[in-house]
Amino acid sequence: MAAGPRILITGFGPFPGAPVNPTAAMIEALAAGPSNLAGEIRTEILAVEYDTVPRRLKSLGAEFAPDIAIHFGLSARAEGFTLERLARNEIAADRPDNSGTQPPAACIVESGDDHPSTLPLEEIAAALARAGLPHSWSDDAGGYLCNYIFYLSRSPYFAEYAPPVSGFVHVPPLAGEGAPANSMTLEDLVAGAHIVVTACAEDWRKRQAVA
Ligand code: PCA
Repeated sequence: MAAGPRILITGFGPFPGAPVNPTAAMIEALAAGPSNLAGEIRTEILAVEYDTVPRRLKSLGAEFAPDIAIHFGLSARAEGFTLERLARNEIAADRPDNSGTQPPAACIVESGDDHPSTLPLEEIAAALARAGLPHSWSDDAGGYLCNYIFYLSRSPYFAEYAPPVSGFVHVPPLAGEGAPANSMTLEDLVAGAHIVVTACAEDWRKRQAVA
């Protein structure tokens, strides 16, 4: 059997309007949990900053060279695990990042195309459904840091960080007092993230076996 893939899993810290980012606790729990995740796992919680994200991705590319990168972030409007299909070549944020920087609306890469996710989204959706966890689909990850990391991850222009398989998944806010109807418990978020990672690793192994 082929050796397990190297899998990078990222989440984000807080940002203006979101003092608690559930992806941080979700990824910490995933990293601390039973190590039955297939493959070599590296987890990273990134600052929500336009400057930091590309720098960290470059070092992670050099140090870890992931076969698969799964990027998670919070969306207040997410209905379950929101499977982002398309990384769009745009920054169109309505708010500054966590360091106060707000770039003007612009392309990320001059004349660059949009790029589809290369995560096995259908397999992920099916596995979440089997576990009774909600998911939805999106072609717009927003004009903020989540779309930014997704685009950097997929764009061939950012060669220092070029995971062959990567994509983005938004999750809803954490359940608790006063939380919106779409919120999810940390337990379900961790269970779902585990399923996403496992589906990606299984798909990778299948492809290796055929290659
Ligand atoms: N969500 C924001 C950025 C960080 C995060 O978790 C977004 O949707 O762009």
